[in-house]
Amino acid sequence: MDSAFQQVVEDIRTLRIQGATNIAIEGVKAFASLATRLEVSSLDNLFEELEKARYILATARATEPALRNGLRYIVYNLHEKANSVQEAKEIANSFTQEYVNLLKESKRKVISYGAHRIKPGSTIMTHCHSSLSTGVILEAHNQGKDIQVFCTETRPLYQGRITAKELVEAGITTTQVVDSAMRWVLNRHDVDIIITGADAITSQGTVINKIGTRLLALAAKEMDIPFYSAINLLKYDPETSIGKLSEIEMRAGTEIWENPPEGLNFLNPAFETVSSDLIDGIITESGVFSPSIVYMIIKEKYPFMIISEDT
Ligand code: RUB
Repeated sequence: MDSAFQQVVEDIRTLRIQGATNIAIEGVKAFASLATRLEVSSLDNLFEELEKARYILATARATEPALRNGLRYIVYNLHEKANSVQEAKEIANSFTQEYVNLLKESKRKVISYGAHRIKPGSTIMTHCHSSLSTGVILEAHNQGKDIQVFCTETRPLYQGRITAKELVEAGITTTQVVDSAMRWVLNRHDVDIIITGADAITSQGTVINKIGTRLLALAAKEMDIPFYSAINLLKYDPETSIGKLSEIEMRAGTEIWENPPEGLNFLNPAFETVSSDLIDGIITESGVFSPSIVYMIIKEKYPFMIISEDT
């Protein structure tokens, strides 16, 4: 694979490209642009090389089905419609653009539906950085709803600072806390609603998001505060419907402590699951509904994501 492609993979691995939607957009674009540069002898040869590239991208971060679904969408359509290398190279970009448009359009709807859910004067809590949940909050602010936000710093890589910066720059009253203060905030600061993003959703309606999200959902349950997940359905993990478990990405201990004492062990899971009973609603491009019916909605809206053992 050439250096331009490898650079995008590295940027995804190191979180220079961060958040499921951005990862999916930049990943599929890098894939299509590589396709146009590959020097191959036949269509079969092109598909072999693309399979290698697909694997490299799909494993750059383990818990990112929106990227994997995009790669599936492009490869499936190339197999169906391309009759020559030249043709495949010509149409790769248009299928990529189609998928990027799906992502962008679904994000627009999530933001619009999510903003309806926020009442004027609300105090909102969020975790990590999600372009969908900050999008919802910014839209509510633009509608003049006089909101304030608490956000976590999100150790070890501080993505909460990206959230805080975006919100403060928009003029929203924003307070940052360390991750371990999340329950404290819910208990003491009259939080009305929690909105986080998500990286994946399973066939059973379990949402996967940044480590700490389940703790926030549990604290929300304890205090009866509604917990919403802003997620587009392109983040559905199709393999969960045939019994496989979504993989949770484990990252290097050096992200936690760069120069640790010798012999110290680390555990650095990037994400965790939030089961559907802890979620009041998922805010999606198809509307706001219970996570437990996600499979039915996806089956109708995105049939290309439905797989069986034979596909
Ligand atoms: C980011 C994260 C975000 C989701 C959703 O984790 O957990 O909530 O990716 O993002 P990381 P979006 O920083 O490890 O990528 O709403 O932008 O798709």
